[in-house]
Amino acid sequence: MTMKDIPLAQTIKSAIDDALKERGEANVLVVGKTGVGKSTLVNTVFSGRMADTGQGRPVTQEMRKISKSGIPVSIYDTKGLEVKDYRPILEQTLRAVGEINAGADPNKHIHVAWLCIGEDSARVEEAEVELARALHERQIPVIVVITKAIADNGFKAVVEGFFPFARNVVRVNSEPKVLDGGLVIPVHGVENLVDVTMEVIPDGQKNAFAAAQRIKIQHKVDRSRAVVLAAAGSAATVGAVPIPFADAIGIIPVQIGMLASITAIFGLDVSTGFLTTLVGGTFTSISGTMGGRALVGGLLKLIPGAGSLIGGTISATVAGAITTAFGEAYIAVLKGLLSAHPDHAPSAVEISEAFKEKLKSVSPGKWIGRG
Ligand SMILES: Nc1nc2c(ncn2[C@@H]2O[C@H](COP(=O)(O)OP(=O)(O)OP(=O)(O)O)[C@@H](O)[C@H]2O)c(=O)[nH]1
Ligand SMILES: [Mg+2]
Repeated sequence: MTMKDIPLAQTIKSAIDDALKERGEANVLVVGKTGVGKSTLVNTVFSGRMADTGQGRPVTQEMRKISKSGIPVSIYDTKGLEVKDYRPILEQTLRAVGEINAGADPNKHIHVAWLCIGEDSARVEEAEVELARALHERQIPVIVVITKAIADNGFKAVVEGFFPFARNVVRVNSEPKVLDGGLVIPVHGVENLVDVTMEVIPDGQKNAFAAAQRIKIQHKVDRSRAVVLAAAGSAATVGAVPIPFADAIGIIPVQIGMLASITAIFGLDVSTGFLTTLVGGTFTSISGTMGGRALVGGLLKLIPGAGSLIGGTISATVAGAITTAFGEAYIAVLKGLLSAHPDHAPSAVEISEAFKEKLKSVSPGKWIGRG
């Protein structure tokens, strides 16, 4: 592995493929009477105002699938249960759900159902209870969402009585409501809904859901920390047999893979262009292939004090520690940019500038000299 060039384009491409595969997909069934606030809820919770995306793909007469490129959550938007003769629609809906979840690819399954009931109407329909119970029996976790939550008046307790099998009942207000007299009821409850959903969806879908939701950055941070931990482990195996640091080019694909995965979990564009710009802008200027030594040197020079390691020997501890420092700094940068501007996706150039700046403040004392 000494002195070889890293085929950077190929490393980046496989990092992206792996990151997207690991992130997976999640699918949320959103059911409720027309006008109850399904589209408003979806637009509030997920990036990209998904519910505005045209008509979606029809699945049944009353169900459509809404997807948006780059967003790893799809919505099955279903209505029609309010009609008096709801039975055919109920059966059609359940048949479609059954077929979807019989498929071989778990990423295509429906992973959770949000059953929306309006607090303003304060009515629970027989069809809603029947559908929710049937979904629960098919192992799909059901969360009952009380929408337009302005004044409870005991309704939540009533709903809990109707849906004892629901994983949770959550009151939400998805858009600010101005009451007579000017008092404003702000958006509330959506954070709770996101937390509860993160708990009940399968593990394989949590990164996708964390990526697509725009309500709670902390979920993206938490899921990314797990990626850093795994990458630090891989980097440690690179350093398991002491070799000159400059020859330890195996740690470079680990870093690039980690950046790609974290980018994906933050719900940002993980295209080749993005990652090439990020890696190029961060490590140094790059064209095509790059000398392994130059890349490793570039990486070490980013972290104050680490440059002195170039002439030394890598150890597992140091390889792991560098990776952790690098990953944590990247998470902090994305968290900072997203917190400052929740609905502005930062460009690769913005990110790499902020990343380089952040790395200057990484404390070398934390990890140098412990190898
Ligand atoms: N105050 C308040 N208004 C809401 C809320 N959710 C929806 N609305 C309003 O209710 C109306 C209907 O909302 P939609 O999100 O279009 O309802 P929907 O369930 O998607 O309706 P269909 O697509 O027809 O089935 C809109 O005028 C929204 O602005 C909410 O949580 N609070
Ligand atoms: Mg709608």
